[in-house]
Amino acid sequence: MDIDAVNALPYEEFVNIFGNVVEKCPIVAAAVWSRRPFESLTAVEAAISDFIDALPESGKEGILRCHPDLAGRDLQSGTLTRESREEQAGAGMDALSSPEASRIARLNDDYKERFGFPFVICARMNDKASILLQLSERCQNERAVERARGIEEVKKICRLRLQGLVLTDATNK
Ligand code: 2AL
Repeated sequence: MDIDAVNALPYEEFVNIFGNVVEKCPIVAAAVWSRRPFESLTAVEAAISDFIDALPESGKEGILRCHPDLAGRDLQSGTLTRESREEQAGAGMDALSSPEASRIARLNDDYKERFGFPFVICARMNDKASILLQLSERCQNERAVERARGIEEVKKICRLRLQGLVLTDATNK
């Protein structure tokens, strides 16, 4: 699909197609539809970013809370969204040794206990080692720093999901 095809979508289809570019937050796609016509994929991304940035801090935390844990219960029970399953598998989260799985589960729990939202990172831009390292390091941050950091990661995940849905041209329009 190119950007002209995106701009021609009625909102029901737009939300069906783009509803999970921010994990389990179709309201984001539903909101940015009214910003059409988009000049480019970058403009869609910018509209999503503006929408997220305009949310109160509680709304940003709500977006983080819609994300499944890495190597968490949803992965084990097969209830991840397709996008999330592919991202987590790409970073080896579905093939952890038993000690690695225990470590990541403990760090995820510590993180959630400390901040009240889950650790979020763009799995496709990381591997198992860097995820484990950042999970342990980011647990040390202040809550506001982590909230902002998590949202940055949400935007990276969103960019890659969008790129999987919309063709980009050579001018990066
Ligand atoms: C995820 C996910 O499901 N995909 C991804 O890139 N990151 N989850 C998370 N908690 O970081």
